[in-house]
Amino acid sequence: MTIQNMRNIFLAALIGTAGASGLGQERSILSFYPTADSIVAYPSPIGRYEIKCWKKISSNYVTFIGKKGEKRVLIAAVTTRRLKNLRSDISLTVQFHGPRPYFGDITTWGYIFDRNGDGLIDYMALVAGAAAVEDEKIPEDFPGFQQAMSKQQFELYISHTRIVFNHWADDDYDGRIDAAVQYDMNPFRSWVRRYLLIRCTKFDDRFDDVRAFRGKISTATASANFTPEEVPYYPMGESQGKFTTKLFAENSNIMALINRAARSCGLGAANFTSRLSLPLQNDNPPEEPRPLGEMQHRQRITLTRISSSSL
Ligand SMILES: [Ca+2]
Ligand SMILES: [Ca+2]
Repeated sequence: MTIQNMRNIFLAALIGTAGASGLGQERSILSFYPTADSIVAYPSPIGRYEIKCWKKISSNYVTFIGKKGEKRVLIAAVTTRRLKNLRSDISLTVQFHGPRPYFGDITTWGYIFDRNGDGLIDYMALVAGAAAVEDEKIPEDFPGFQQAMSKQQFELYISHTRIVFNHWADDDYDGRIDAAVQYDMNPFRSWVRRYLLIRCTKFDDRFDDVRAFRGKISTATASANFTPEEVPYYPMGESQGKFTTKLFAENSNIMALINRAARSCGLGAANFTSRLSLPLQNDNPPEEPRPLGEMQHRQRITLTRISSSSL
């Protein structure tokens, strides 16, 4: 064996190890969420995008959108009419019509990913609505529903308002959604209070890993109530609702529709964003739920005192 051969084998072994550990880290929604979240939070202006392909499947139009000059498709929209003018149909960032947040006429669209590079979409960040999102700086006594805001409070509200996405993942790549990140509204005011990570880690349609977080998913703690069948949460503009696996099934249908349209558009692995085509984000959380920390425990008690139904 020559020195050159030995060097090549050594290099191949090194690359193999790095590849394997990379795949291990990037397996679930937990590790991909930070990447998808940063893509949806900092979009390029809509003028840089164009329609790459569209297909009509029964009564729905599926439209694929990507940046001009690139073969990659990043966004898919599912609509009952054909999209013609991206600028007026879709707004990637929130706008204001008076005090009301607005993001275009089309509300069923989102970012699509093929994490494992097999040519099938397995992760979607779909638009859920537009709302202000709380962070640690929002005081607990911020005005609630029907209460007037001061000019300063209104500015805070505007600066925290964005398009809110729910993330849907097919973590065992069988074509069915089994994990999500779902927003959860504050029951006292029209703000997103936190996000819920909801998973069926055994892929059996039973929730067994539910955690709540603000900001980074790596800070998610087991501070949300749930049963294997349902996770209570607050939807936008409604009283308390239930997250059930029906939502997984509905979004699996959207994913199947997108994959069917992609196939008939001739789109494949080379056209989608996979984990290998993206730089790794350093926000990998533990795969197992963390025990409830002292801080969260105290916070939970305080919140429970405010409203026993809010957690
Ligand atoms: Ca895939
Ligand atoms: Ca699945």
